[in-house]
Amino acid sequence: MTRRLILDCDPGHDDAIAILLAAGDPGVEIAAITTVSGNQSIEKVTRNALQIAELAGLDARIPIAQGAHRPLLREAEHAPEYHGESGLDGPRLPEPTRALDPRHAVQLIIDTVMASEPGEITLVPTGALTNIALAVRLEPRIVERVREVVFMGGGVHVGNHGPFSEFNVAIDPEAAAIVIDAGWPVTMIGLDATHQAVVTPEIRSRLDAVGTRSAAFVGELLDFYGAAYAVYGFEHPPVHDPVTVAQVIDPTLVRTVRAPLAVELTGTHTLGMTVADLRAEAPEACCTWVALGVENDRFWTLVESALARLP
Ligand SMILES: [Ca+2]
Repeated sequence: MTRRLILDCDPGHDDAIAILLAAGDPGVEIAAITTVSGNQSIEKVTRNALQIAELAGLDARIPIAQGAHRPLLREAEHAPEYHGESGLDGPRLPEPTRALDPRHAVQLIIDTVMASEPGEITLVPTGALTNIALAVRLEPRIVERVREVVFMGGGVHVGNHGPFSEFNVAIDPEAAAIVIDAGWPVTMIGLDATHQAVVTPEIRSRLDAVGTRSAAFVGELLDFYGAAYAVYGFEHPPVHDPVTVAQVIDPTLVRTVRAPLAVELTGTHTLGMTVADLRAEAPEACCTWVALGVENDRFWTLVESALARLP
């Protein structure tokens, strides 16, 4: 059975690369794209998703729907310092020609999962987990039906929003807790892994050599994104989100361990921290995995191959 993915995202430079990787890799199919408030407002990230779909020449039958405009309990928080005012500053993008799906993203997620075979759909959230949490509450039967959830967020030993909290989890920790505790298989692609998926000058040259419009776009967006990360002391910018899609395509790229996982919801200094218990082998019933590393060179080879297959 082909792995069919719902990409739930807040594009976002690295979300854009995740979409392009999924669009160009023959091992996976995009079933739907849904958006969530995060890197920028819901209107901005939704427009960005439509523009990326246009650039990638994505089949117009693949639905794109707008989702939650803010986290479950907390005020909306965005990240213009990394992604600019548009959420995808830097490259020029084509005007969208397709219409949004009229459904709310949460309904589209539910409809897509329930209309598919059990185990057919993998959820790949690369933003706050608001939409997925709402979908679990609105239609709990999706938990049994989804093959697995592979999300970008959290970290075992490191944070970027706070000392021990990562942006996607920190801006909507309650939603993350609902998704992680739901009982379906969950793989957390956190900062321990994604900080190893970096754009070195050599990788940047390799992207230039691909020669497609999509590859040129990725190069341009990485120039903006790399400059933003340099301000925060990163020599090479890490691209977080596409590691999720890469893990689905080739699980050997990412080093994961099974471990009990929880989200801190009451910590004074650690709100939104993802707490993985690595002290001993996980119990048999444990269905959460955490990523601890990624093979950067092979990861980019996968991205390059996908970009070479796109317009
Ligand atoms: Ca994202």
